Amino acid sequence: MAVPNKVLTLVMIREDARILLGMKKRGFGVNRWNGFGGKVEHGESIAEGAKREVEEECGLILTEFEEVGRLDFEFVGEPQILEVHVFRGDKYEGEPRETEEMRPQWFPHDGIPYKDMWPDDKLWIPWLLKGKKFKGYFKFEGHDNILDLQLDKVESL
Ligand code: 6U4
Repeated sequence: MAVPNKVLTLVMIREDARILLGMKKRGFGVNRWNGFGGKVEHGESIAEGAKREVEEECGLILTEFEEVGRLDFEFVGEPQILEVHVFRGDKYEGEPRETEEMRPQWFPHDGIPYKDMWPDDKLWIPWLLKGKKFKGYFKFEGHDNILDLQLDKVESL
């Protein structure tokens, strides 16, 4: 029987010169610099889920954000596909603050810590920074090894 996808959000907050990432302190992707996001809850839209997770994880309230990517992740041996909806956050209110889940930090566009991030990030974050949209599929073995991938820029999602 087909297993439904797990629908997740991932928000990269971008300014002209810098991007906000969070060091994940627990759970999936622990000890990696991540965007903000998580599971979409029943009764909320994907965009509402994205906005809620940003506030929960770093205290910022998004006022302008756009869905710019759709990435599907398969992990060998696990039946469920992670369906990740990637957003670019363009405007927000507040100041980032550390939470139980994340330690936020700004990075310059040319100083993104890719070696301490999910290995797919270096392939699509440069496109996100340039305002492009993209779709992709990654097959992972464990959390470090990409066995197969497809990744394309698209005009619309
Ligand atoms: P909770 O319920 O908070 O314990 P947790 O296991 O911490 O869940 P969650 O909800 O934070 O996971 O969601 C995982 C986050 O990781 C989402 O924002 C999507 C993101 N993510 C998953 N695979 C990724 C990958 N390969 N590359 C990437 N982000 C990924 O950049």
